[in-house]
Amino acid sequence: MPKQMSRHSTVLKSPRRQAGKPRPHSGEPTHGPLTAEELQLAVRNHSMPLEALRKDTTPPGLHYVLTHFDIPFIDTDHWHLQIGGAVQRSLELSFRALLRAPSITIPVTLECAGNGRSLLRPRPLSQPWVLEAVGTAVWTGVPLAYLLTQAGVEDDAVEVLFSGVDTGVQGGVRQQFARSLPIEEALRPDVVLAYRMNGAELPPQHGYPLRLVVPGWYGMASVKWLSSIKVLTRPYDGFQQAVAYRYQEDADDAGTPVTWMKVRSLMVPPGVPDFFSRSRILPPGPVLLTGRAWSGQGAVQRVDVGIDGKWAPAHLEHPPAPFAWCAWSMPWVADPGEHEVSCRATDASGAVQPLEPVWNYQGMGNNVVQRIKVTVGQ
Ligand SMILES: Nc1nc2c(c(=O)[nH]1)N[C@H]1C(S)=C(S)[C@@H](COP(=O)(O)O)O[C@H]1N2
Ligand SMILES: [Mo]
Repeated sequence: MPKQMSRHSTVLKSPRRQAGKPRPHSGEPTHGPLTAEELQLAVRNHSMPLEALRKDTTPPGLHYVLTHFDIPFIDTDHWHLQIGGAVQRSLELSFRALLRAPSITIPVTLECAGNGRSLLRPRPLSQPWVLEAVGTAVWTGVPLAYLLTQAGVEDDAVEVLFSGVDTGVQGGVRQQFARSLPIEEALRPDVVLAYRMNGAELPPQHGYPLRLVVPGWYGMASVKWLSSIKVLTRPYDGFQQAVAYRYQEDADDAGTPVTWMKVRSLMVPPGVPDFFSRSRILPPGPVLLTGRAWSGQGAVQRVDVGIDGKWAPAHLEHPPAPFAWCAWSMPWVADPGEHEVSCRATDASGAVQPLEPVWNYQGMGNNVVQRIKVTVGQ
């Protein structure tokens, strides 16, 4: 069982806290009802309706969205991408110059690291995702490695820093959204500076005119509204790297960085929903349960489907690309009554989704199995 935060677990005793260490978000995790601040975040940042799991590629309006500050509206006539830092030649590229560079097109499943957060007890206060902060888009753009090679990365480079134009305050710290990647990740051939999503112009909420897409990593790595890329000779210690996006026991734990997506599967809820509870209603008889599964830590090897706690392996299809989700299906003959249907994926690293949530202070990487209540009747 994870360490529980008592209501009195004020961290003021901690020397690090007294030193004014910035916090990832405001307030201690709570057992209370959803707050007005969480609702405000939830209506700005939407998840993917689970029925969209039917599609290989998520239409842009259904793909989840997570934006920390405000969506900037960028005029490409006045926008440039700067590439500098520990490189032999700094570059400044216009949008038109980027369109002339070599391009790749790649399907990638993105998932927010906070997906599953609202299911944790106590509940970390931040964007209160349930289970569907995910989507798979086909991204087109310039391979990052191509531009880094053009710039000429110096031998002592350790990381590459990506900054968006969006700014705001988080944890009391005024900042531009910025994240770094280790140099070996930045030089992977499939990391892309994307200017198209599903064959169309990038929508404003997904990073127009240019965003990074890092296949396999949780979404925070894929910086939107990119304006600068800087090769670093020391690890980046900005807010979104050193304070936010860490697996922490408590506020004073330095924690470990959030990186690759954990294995997860989701199911298209069968039947029809009850409007208010979203529980499912299904006629008796055969039904094909379907869904998708993905992992950033090794290909999905199996998906098991649980009917009232009894597990059996589902049929698994090949993913369209290494870091795009794969489809699974399982026939079920539903008998009248109340049921719970579930799915659970295992990846090539041997990792399997936990049956109960694993708690951490920021509510990161909760890949607990999905459970759906179904009423089977006429
Ligand atoms: N510039 C910028 N990039 C960003 C963010 C942001 O707030 N600003 N949010 C990050 C997070 S936490 C996630 S999960 C993904 C979400 O990408 P999407 O909104 O296109 O689904 O973008 C990442 N890139
Ligand atoms: Mo995220």
